Amino acid sequence: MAPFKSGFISILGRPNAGKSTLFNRFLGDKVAIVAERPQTTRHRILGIKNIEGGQLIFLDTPGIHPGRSELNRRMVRAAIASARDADVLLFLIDATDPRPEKDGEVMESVKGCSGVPFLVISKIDLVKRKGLLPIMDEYQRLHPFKAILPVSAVTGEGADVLLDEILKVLPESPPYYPEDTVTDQTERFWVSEIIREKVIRECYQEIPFSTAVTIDGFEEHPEKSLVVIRGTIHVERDSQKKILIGRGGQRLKKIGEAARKEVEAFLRIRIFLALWVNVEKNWTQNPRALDRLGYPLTLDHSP
Ligand SMILES: Nc1nc2c(ncn2[C@@H]2O[C@H](COP(=O)(O)OP(=O)(O)OP(=O)(O)O)[C@@H](O)[C@H]2O)c(=O)[nH]1
Ligand SMILES: [Mg+2]
Repeated sequence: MAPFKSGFISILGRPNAGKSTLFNRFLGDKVAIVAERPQTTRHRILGIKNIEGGQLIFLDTPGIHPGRSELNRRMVRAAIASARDADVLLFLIDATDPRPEKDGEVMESVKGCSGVPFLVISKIDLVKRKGLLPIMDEYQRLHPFKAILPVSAVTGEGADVLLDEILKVLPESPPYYPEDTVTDQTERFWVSEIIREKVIRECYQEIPFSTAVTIDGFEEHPEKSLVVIRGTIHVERDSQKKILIGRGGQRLKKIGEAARKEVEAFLRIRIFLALWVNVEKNWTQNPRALDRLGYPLTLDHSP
């Protein structure tokens, strides 16, 4: 029998490359939030896939980008930290938007990490097959990749081949986590992320990077098959609060309903979700506010 293999696989790349979508595809569940916008993921999120003969521990990470705010810097630091002890580094690039120079900076930022590097060309369902060859050619020169593999996280094309390639290079090791563990995120944190995802999807145009969500109450009432969740959406300015609430509270209601439905479907329990909006001036710049709102210096653990 082949020896058991287990190890950590860090998924790295620029914002919006498709990291979280691929991560979810591997795990077969929506563990990480996804949006059509850059800088959606802010923490390092761990997800575990058990297969015959191995345990693959994936790390979804924030996109690596030149950070302007303290929040940006903490996000990038978390991504880089996730690569430090990883056995495999998956560098994701977007087939619809190849930028060798910027992607090269991502690779440069984790130089010295010893994980086996793969180049993963994502979103191949959106491009013509023959368009991939010049991309492969160009990137080959950037870094000594073990292999270059095209995938679509949406259709699943290429995902199994990629898994096989990863398993081949993982070290022999007993599993790190019990077989029934899927993620290291708490339910509370996951719910806060789902709410944040709905805010991004609803208000990105007006409030691109300025919202945080905290969960202030999470009360389970098993006798009523009900969980009562109280959350606060934090924004940086009064004007953003107005936008988020919307005329007659319509927008906040829509966000709350979308989040509630998704959490109910996932946890298979009735949810009562109450949301408030709080103005926390310039929280993305302020280290103390960041600590308080769920973005401590080391975001390399999802809380
Ligand atoms: N068509 C298609 N769209 C994809 C694919 N992978 C991701 N997307 C879309 O690309 C957008 C960004 O996906 P994410 O998974 O959030 O990207 P990310 O790299 O995690 O982004 P950040 O967390 O912001 O760094 C979303 O709208 C996804 O639906 C794919 O394989 N095919
Ligand atoms: Mg992401």
